[in-house]
Amino acid sequence: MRLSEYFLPVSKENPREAEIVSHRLMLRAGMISQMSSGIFAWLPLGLRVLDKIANIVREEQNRAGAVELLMPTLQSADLWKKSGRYDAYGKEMLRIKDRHDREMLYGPTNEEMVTQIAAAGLKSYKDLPLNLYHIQWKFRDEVRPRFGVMRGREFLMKDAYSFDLTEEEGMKSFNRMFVAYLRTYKRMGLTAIPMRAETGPIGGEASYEFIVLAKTGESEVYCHSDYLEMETPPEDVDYKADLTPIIEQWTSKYAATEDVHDEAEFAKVPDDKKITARGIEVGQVFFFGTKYSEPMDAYVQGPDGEKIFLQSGSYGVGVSRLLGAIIEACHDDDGIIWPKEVAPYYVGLINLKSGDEACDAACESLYEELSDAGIEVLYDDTSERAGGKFGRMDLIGLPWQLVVGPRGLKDGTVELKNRATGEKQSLSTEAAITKICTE
Ligand code: 5CA
Repeated sequence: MRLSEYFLPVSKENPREAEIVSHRLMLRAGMISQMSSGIFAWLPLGLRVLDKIANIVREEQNRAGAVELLMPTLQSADLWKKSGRYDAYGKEMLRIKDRHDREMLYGPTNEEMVTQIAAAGLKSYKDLPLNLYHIQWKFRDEVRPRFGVMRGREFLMKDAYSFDLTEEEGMKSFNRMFVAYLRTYKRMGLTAIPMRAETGPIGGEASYEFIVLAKTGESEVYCHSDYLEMETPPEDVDYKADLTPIIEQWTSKYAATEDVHDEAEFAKVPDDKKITARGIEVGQVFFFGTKYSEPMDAYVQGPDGEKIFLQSGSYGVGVSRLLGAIIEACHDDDGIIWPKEVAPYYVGLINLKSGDEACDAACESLYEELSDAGIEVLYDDTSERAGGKFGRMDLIGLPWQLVVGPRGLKDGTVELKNRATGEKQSLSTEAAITKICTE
């Protein structure tokens, strides 16, 4: 992408409404724009990162055997009256009436809807297990939307729902999602620790929140420091195998959010291993058995033709919140430092003297070669001053900056800067391309 043809409204000013660094940097880097309280427009650069995050989530869901569908954002109140949650959900639910005065709502979550869909399509116990997920906008009329996309009112969530015949099979589905989550966050450069948590309005017996430690996190958390060094399950993890050893490894040490914190249990953790910190909840998994299937009459026929209510769990990832969480973990004074896997572009190509024949020609050919090699390049071909170009590239945080100027070109070199380490190297154009393509 050529910057001259793009839309990247960066700003040097620190927006006054932004209390935390990720919100500030997302606004300054032209990734989002607030449309009303807790509701954002995703500008082109922000949308690219959002899509990359959603795709990692999608790949790991698919790998774990979940199947993607897409449910609507608007739901009928009747569905929620069946489960008994329509009144219970309270003011967080945005309620709307259509022209026929029918009660509708903007979905804050989809347990009821997906249970109805599954029940309508599932006939026999032989059709199980099934796990359906979608990546869709949700609306929760939060009392205090804040921290930008971190606690929005409209936000993007991946929510998966498992359906099984028995509780034992249900726990296997739960374990598959648990393992997929460990892998998902790791791929984004994050260490997310599964912590025991309250079930809240979703309900059920078992629940873990996946928490990224960060000073600006909304909740207080307590955990064993061994979690920071634990090995993430590998890409070829066998989801058909027994996953309990992995789950045990990841749940046996103390880790809890403030709501369920047990001071006496925590006291047993050796002092030098105790972590008391703040955390960002980037996902939550629940197992709730037949909580929704019974009131919604969602069942399959068992081996003897009997009616068996579906055993279910639900599994959420805060896709849009993850942008904030990643930036909280990956930035410096100059701006964002994107982990490679979610960077909006991989290389920022800076032409220090746009309009200069040699610089333009060198940039054009680098742009073409890198693009042909499948590398995503944002080419700053504008006529702004060098200082402005450097500042903007640092702010938006692409992993590599490739700087082309008249002086270097005379010696046949360009400068390659690693955004994370700050390391700069003068290289021939060929060597720079090789380095970008191989690291
Ligand atoms: N149906 C279940 C799981 S599918 C559910 O709704 N779970 S949840 O309430 O825990 O939400 C899932 C994830 O969405 C949370 O872990 C969090 O990362 C994200 N999330 C929740 N509320 C917000 C919000 N207001 N703004 C941004 N992200 C949010």
